[in-house]
Amino acid sequence: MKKWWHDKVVYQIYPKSFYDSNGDGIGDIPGIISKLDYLKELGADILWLSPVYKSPLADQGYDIADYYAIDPRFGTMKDMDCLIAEAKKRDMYILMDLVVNHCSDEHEWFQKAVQDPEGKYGNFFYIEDKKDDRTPCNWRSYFGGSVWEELPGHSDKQYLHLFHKKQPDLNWENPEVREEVFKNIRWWMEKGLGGFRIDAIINIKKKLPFQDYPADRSDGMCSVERMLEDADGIGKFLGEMAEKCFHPYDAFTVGEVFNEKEDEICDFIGENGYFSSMFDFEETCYGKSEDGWYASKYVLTPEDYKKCIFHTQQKIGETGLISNIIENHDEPRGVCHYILPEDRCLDSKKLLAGVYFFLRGIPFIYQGQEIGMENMDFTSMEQIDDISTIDEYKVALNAGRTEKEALQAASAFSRDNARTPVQWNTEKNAGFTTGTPWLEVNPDYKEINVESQLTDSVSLLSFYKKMTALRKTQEYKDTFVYGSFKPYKEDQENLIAYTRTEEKNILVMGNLQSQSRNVELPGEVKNVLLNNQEEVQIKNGTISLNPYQFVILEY
Ligand code: TEU
Ligand code: CA
Repeated sequence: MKKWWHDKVVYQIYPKSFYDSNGDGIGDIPGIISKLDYLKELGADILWLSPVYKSPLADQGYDIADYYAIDPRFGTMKDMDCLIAEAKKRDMYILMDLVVNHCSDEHEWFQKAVQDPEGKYGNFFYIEDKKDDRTPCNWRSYFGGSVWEELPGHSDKQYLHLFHKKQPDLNWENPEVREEVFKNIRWWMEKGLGGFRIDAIINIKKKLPFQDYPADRSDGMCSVERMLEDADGIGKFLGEMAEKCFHPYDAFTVGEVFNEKEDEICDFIGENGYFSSMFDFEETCYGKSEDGWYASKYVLTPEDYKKCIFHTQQKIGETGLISNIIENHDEPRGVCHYILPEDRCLDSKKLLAGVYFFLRGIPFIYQGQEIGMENMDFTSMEQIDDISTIDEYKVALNAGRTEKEALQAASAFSRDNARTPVQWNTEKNAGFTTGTPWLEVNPDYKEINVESQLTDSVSLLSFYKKMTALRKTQEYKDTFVYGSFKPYKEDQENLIAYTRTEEKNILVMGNLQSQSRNVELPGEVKNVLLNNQEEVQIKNGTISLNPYQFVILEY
């Protein structure tokens, strides 16, 4: 059945770094409102906002202190209502971030649990007695150290946090917790949201009772991911949430789901799935070592990248629509992660954009991606704010790496690569703020910024506009949305090519190398739908592709 969100393009906003309207150095909701026309022109239909709820911002808002309030640093509830209304006027939808695996330790529920661990709110969390000074299990939190932390004021008790200690996990086994969460979702949906992006959701089901797993590092602990493999039964929670909160509103929901098993795909994103869609993280995870960032692969080769995206496409098939990304607020910049340094140029940036954008699924654009923003090249840990990067730096040092090597790893993968302010123009602070930005602006803003690309017809930004426009053309729309995916000439190294077939036959291909090449075509070419260079050279059923050339052909 066709759904309203099938043919949409989503744009992710990380509000803190998007645009600052009042000079305090922090991006805000009025700043987003002032850029709506820019986003509309880009071709974005749905805007996903990373969290703007009241929060101590220990994990930049992924630690919520009040689900019914906007943090004053981001604006007011009136600003939020205004954003929803202004978006609507432009036929755009707003998605909020639903962060309900955990809340902030400053949330009233946790405060009450601390006051009275035996009372109603104690059961909103996982609070355990300390027995012989031991933790109930040896799981390592995502941000380092044990998942157990002493409950403030209770030296005999500890609480569970799979992420930071300022993010206590909510006890989803407790029906009262679920009702509170569902009430909040409905409250937001009533405001006219398009839906939600759903944070860290696979973590809500724990393997109980708590138990140790074999250690996977010398710290004697084991990753949470290992435990999740054994935690069956999440479907009950997710099904209940979909039925009570999402289906009645026809919401668009996209789950942050990792490591789903192949036989679960239909439950997650099939016709009546828990979510409308979920992200493809195969390429973001590829080459990441269990030992940490320092042991991981910094840049994927074209073949690595191709293998990942093709595998996901074939795994999902026609079961539903996966959400395709090259970056987000947790990842380094896509153009640095998936293009080798020697290949990185305007044409290869367009090529990468084109390759992921026309895969079967929903394309997501992360702020700054449309102008090709790059990693920061951090030269000191002082430039880094992110808790996860600070932990990974320590992990590298503990594993015996030098400070220089640890910094190199932190810099390559830091989530702050994606969180440096959006580069709007060549003015001070790249036009992001008139004050002092909360995180340093990337010094490359004189070369990479929105203003200069807006007036340049061959800029990356102009190319993104062509891509969104092409996906929306009446004639080709259904083929791009519903057409089946098939790899083309998969064994040709550094060629990333695939067909999309529905009413039309479309061939998408990019030559991700510094040499030209000839490729045999699957049929006679009727139309060139997109090209990142000046000419397309076709002769006798063969196309000659220049270095980094990308084309979309109808045949
Ligand atoms: O991320 C969940 C997650 O498991 C990882 O992507 C994690 O951020 C990464 O391993 C750390 O380097 C989500 C959010 O996207 C992230 O920003 C939050 O920090 C996290 O949940 C906690 O809410
Ligand atoms: Ca501000």
